[in-house]
Amino acid sequence: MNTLRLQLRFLVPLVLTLIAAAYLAVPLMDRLTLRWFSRDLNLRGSLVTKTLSDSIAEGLQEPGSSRMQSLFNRVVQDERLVGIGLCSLDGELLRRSPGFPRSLTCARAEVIGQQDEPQIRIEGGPAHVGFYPVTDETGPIAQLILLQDLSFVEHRSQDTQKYLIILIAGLGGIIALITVVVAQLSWRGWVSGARALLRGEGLISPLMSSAAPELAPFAADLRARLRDLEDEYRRSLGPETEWNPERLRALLRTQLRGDQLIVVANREPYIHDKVGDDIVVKRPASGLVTAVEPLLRACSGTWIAHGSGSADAEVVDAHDRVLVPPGKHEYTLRRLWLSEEEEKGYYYGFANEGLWPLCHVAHVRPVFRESDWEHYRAVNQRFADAVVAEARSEDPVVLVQDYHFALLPAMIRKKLPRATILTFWHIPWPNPESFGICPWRQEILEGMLGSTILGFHTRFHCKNFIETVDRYLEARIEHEHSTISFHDDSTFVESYPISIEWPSEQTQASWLPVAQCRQNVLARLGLPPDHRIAIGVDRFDYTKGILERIHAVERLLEKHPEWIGQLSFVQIAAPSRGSLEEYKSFQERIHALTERVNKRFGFEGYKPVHLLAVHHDQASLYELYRAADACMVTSLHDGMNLVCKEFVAARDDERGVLILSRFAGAAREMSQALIVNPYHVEETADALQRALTMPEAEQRERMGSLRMTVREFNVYRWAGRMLTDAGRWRLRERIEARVQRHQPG
Ligand code: GDG
Repeated sequence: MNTLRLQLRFLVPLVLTLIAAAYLAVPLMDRLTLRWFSRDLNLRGSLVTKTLSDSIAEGLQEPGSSRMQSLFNRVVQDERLVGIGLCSLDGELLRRSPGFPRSLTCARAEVIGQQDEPQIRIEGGPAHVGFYPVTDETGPIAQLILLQDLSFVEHRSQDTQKYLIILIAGLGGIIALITVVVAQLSWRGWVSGARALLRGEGLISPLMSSAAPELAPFAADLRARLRDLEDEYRRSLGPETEWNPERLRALLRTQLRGDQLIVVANREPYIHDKVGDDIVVKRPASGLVTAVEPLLRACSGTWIAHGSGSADAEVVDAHDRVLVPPGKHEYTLRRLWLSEEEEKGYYYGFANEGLWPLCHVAHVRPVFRESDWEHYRAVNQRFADAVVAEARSEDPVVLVQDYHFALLPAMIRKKLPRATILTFWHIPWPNPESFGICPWRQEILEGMLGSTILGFHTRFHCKNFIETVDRYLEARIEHEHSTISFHDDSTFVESYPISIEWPSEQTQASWLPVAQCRQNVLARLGLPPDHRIAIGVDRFDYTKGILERIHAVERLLEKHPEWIGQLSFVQIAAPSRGSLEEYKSFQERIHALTERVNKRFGFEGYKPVHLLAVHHDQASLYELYRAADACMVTSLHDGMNLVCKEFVAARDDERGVLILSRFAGAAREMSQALIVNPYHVEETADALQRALTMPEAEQRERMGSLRMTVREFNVYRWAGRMLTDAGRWRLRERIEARVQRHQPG
């Protein structure tokens, strides 16, 4: 239909143009034929005059005779000759035949006879006017006017016009037919061509056909090249369908139909603390908070957490709720109060002295106490009750965060069987042997299998978990679909690498220029303007490889003494779990090591290591990231690690080098960093040397590529992928429920 319309649009003007051309051409042709015929008629007229000359000469001799008149009468019987007039040499009309117009004088006939188109209109139609001298042996004796019929020219012109129009109509028809056929053929060609392209065949497919097998390698090459080009093009455009808050919101509106979102995490995103008479709001140093907070801001919902701030209770309403972020009120924070005992047993005890070292395998012995376990179970139950209390429907989407809540999924499932429970384990999962030392391994696994979806950062952690279940539970495992069926429920185990929120343009615009950040940081540390800095930013935790990092700095200064006085290593170590013995002694060791290295290589006005063991606000962290020549992330074991991603996001100047532990989940995505084994001090020191001497172009290339990765694989993608899987799961459940309702019996 479309093609027909297209063709008509083309044909109608074409035909109209042809007809107009015909109408313009016909008068032109008439004039042309008239000229040709005038020449013939003139010749004929001269001939007739010559033939009549003698008779006319004789007639003139006898003026009273009627011979001349009868001669004229006879001559005009010729069907072409319609009138004859005889003029004297001085222009008097002497004789005229019947049909010769009275109005035509000799003088006028002479004038007309000399024109290009010598014609007049008489009674029977147009007539050609010829003016010829009549001569005898003495010379001209009179003038003869011959009027010859021209109506045949008109008849012929009409005929010509008719035939021309028929011809043009025929031509138009033929052109139209050809156009239609060609258009149809080429349209079909386009359509099938486009279909072939969509199928991925396109222009290359003929080369791949069996008709030309010898061209197959060439076609494969061509295809690979095209893929490269497409890839390059995509890269140049940036991430194709970038995950952002809007896309996440759209996903919640469509696939999750605006269902309620509840996050459960031990750590709250905003802590209200009392400082003197004032209440100040603090953001905790936590990778989990960094990742999950943007998700809730994008989707509203409720975050249930332990209210740990000294002024937390003062700002909540009667239901222990407060709207956050302060001043923006984008979602609800529901606080739960824990007694000192509960916190000690559940949080410090079982979670951080038991599960944390158990899962990190960082050569710190896990401690499992019966009383801690009891508290852990009780607190998990309290959080489960809070989820039920906050749920506005029987099937909310609940996001359970981390190792503090291994028992929570099954507890929620018991009260809200139709809830979709997404559990994300932010830390690594060890191999079955290591996990096997936990006395409550079975209860923990059963608790986690209450989840609909269970997420880890990497495939490797998923594999470890599935193997652990296989070892310690009677569960059915479908490796192909990565699902575990236990009792009547099944759990989908998948990897969802976590990330950060890519800084918005507004945020980036608020950053000071890199040179300014450098100047500020150096000035604050009392260092000269050309001083080089490497940095580390962590919670003060033994898994982060802070000790190994300082050893590497020490080794660098031994191997390359030219750096002494030129380079300082700045370590931010945000206070964390400081009440635990293991942490206390670890932090003391770091302080002691720092002191020793500073004593060994430092001098008046120069410290090789700056240990800043205090909480920093986010703005000063980003200032430090932007000021650094190198960032060291040397975790001994880390689920993901977000510091390396923040460092990359902060470097819009595409400078600075990232040194990254191969034992951090992030190393799987960020291969353009300098990857190190942090246990190998020599290797880490060499990487630091390489980072500090890396040419600008290489820094730019590595940083550019890292930035592209982090920007695309952002935290919205992490949440989006999980929620998409949840949406699919819910749809399947609903369909199954409907089918069951309609089954007989
Ligand atoms: C777990 C997993 C996983 C640090 N000092 C300060 C501060 N920070 C912020 C950083 C960063 C976060 O804390 C630390 O991120 P990590 O990824 O290293 O996290 P963990 O706390 O160990 O978290 C980890 C993470 O969960 C997410 O799944 O990546 O593998 O162990 O954002 O910037 N923030 C503030 N002041 C500080 O002094 N405000």
